[in-house]
Amino acid sequence: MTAGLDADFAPETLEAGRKLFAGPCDFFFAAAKADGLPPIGAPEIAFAGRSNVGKSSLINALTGRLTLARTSHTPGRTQELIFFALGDRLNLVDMPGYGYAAVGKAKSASWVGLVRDYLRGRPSLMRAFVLVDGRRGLKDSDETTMTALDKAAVSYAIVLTKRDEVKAADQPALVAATLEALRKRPAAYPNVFFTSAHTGEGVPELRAHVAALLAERGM
Ligand SMILES: Nc1nc2c(ncn2[C@@H]2O[C@H](COP(=O)(O)OP(=O)(O)OP(=O)(O)O)[C@@H](O)[C@H]2O)c(=O)[nH]1
Ligand SMILES: [Mg+2]
Repeated sequence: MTAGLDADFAPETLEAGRKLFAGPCDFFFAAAKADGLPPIGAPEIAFAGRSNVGKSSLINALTGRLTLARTSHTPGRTQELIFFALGDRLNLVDMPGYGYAAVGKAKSASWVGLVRDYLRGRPSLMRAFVLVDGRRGLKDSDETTMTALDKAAVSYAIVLTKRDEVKAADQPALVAATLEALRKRPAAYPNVFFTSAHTGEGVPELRAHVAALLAERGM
């Protein structure tokens, strides 16, 4: 097992995670502007990260629904904040990606504004997940996002994605380098997750982590 990966969950917690994400999950809101969000309701988890890292794919893997969130080979697929409700227990928020020049500067800037405003100002946001392509590691734009989250005191965790594309022998160094970058960040969760939306690796652990967060809040 790779040190620093959050892999050590009790069977009950893994089961709670499985159950949490096995229930019905439905799209309920799309927001193009930070002043047009749905009313505060269930706790939320949000998925941020560069374009094409696999945010929408991870939501599909977590919920076991292959076509819930729209995915694409072309960066810039998700263009609004997309809200999904997991029963009445949890909302999942899919976000537009950042960091791809091809999207166009004006559009990209407005998405960054939308994501930033949401992340900074949403009282029901329980945890942000910052997704990082496991083939590439942390980029400057991820550091910018983490700095904004640290400043706003929004707790976040890093999820390395596309684990199926990263050789097993290269994984420990990637995890270690990512942990090192998190060490001095006050709002960062001190372990990382490493998932594949294609093989499902790391997905039960991430579900368990979210179930544990809800349980901590008595929800
Ligand atoms: N090999 C591999 N490819 C993946 C994985 N997750 C996503 N992808 C691929 O990466 C591409 C982008 O996936 P999306 O889920 O649309 O990425 P996104 O982060 O939502 O992208 P934007 O909405 O454009 O910001 C697609 O071609 C996916 O099939 C994974 O775990 N492994
Ligand atoms: Mg997307």
